[in-house]
Amino acid sequence: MFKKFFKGSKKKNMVEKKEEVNKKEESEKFQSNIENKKVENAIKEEKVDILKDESLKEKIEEVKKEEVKKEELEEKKTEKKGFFTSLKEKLTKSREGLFGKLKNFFSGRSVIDDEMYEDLEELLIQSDIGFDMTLKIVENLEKEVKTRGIKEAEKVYDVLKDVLERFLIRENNKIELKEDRLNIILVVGVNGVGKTTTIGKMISKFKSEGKKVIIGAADTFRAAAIEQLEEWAIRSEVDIVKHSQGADPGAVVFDTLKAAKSRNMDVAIIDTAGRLHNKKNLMDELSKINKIIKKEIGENEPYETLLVIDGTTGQNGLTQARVFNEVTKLTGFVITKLDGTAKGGIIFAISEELKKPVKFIGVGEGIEDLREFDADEFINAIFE
Ligand SMILES: Nc1nc2c(ncn2[C@@H]2O[C@H](COP(=O)(O)OP(=O)(O)OP(=O)(O)O)[C@@H](O)[C@H]2O)c(=O)[nH]1
Ligand SMILES: [Mg+2]
Repeated sequence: MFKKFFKGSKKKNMVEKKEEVNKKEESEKFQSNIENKKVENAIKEEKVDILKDESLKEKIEEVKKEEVKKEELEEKKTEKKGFFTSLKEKLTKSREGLFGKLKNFFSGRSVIDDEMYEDLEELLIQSDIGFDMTLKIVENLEKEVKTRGIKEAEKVYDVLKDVLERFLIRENNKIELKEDRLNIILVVGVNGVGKTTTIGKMISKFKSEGKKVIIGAADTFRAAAIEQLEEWAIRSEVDIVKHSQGADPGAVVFDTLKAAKSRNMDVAIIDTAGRLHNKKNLMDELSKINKIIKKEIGENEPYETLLVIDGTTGQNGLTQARVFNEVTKLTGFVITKLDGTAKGGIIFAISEELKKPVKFIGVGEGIEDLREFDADEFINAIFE
């Protein structure tokens, strides 16, 4: 009983003490808040007398740091938002072109019937989707509309979005650079599709990720091609291996890989001359380049061979992809100039037919206009 009483009074004391401490803390907090506010206002209004107050020095520094943090956070948020909006903006032509047409096509219809599907086929073929791909799309769409029991034509647009999305390859879209070895990227394609520009954008990206990058100017066909690549190298401050115009591209590749190894590089990217896929000797040269790489790194060692395709060329891009894929084992595609096309359907046709991933898309001429390909982001950017 005593114990209990004693315990009870001890408890009471403790409660009182705690309340006292709480009150003190609250008052201090209140005081500190007032001081903080004073300092914040003083910084905003640049009140020299308060800012010079020695006793508030620490507080002033603290508030300033907090403000910088807040600003940085805001900047990051807007940067992120800006990046995404800009993909949408960059693809405005496609969104308003083919995909805008599709939206109007469905919203202007009252019934879902055979005629609608036939007219849709015509529209897709006109838009460079290609005959085979068009048939596949429409067939899948019809099935899906039936399965979902859709009755209004307007709603078919969303089904089409889902159908198209399924044609995109979602595996290995990203170039995963291995930490413990040299990563080689060979860039090929027909004339003027954007190979060199894509390399320029790529090196800037890898460099900003802290990678050691070297490039090989294996397009020895024109002196201007070497200079063009060199400009990108200077811009991103990366090493370049070059020979003179007319030199053997195979020798450039060989020297690039040797230099990459001895300088302990993370990535070696090789630019090649634009070649028409129907020119046998140029295609043979490409086989030779592949042999040299394999000899250097080992027959079964992986490396990237990216085919750059101009997104504005339509069906011809698909033919290029087929032929290059026979000559050299492609690991993926880069589709460029998507900012300049109202069609933009080539991505679906290439993904579906070659079953290989699109690794990057080019959406402008600037150094920042290369985007890692993200199927969802792409679909959302072209569909309203
Ligand atoms: N709008 C736009 N232009 C691009 C894009 N990528 C490349 N270009 C432009 O396309 C033109 C050709 O680019 P290059 O990089 O020289 O093409 P290439 O494949 O190296 O050409 P060759 O070496 O001659 O075969 C240049 O004017 C580039 O600025 C892109 O994504 N969008
Ligand atoms: Mg070039």
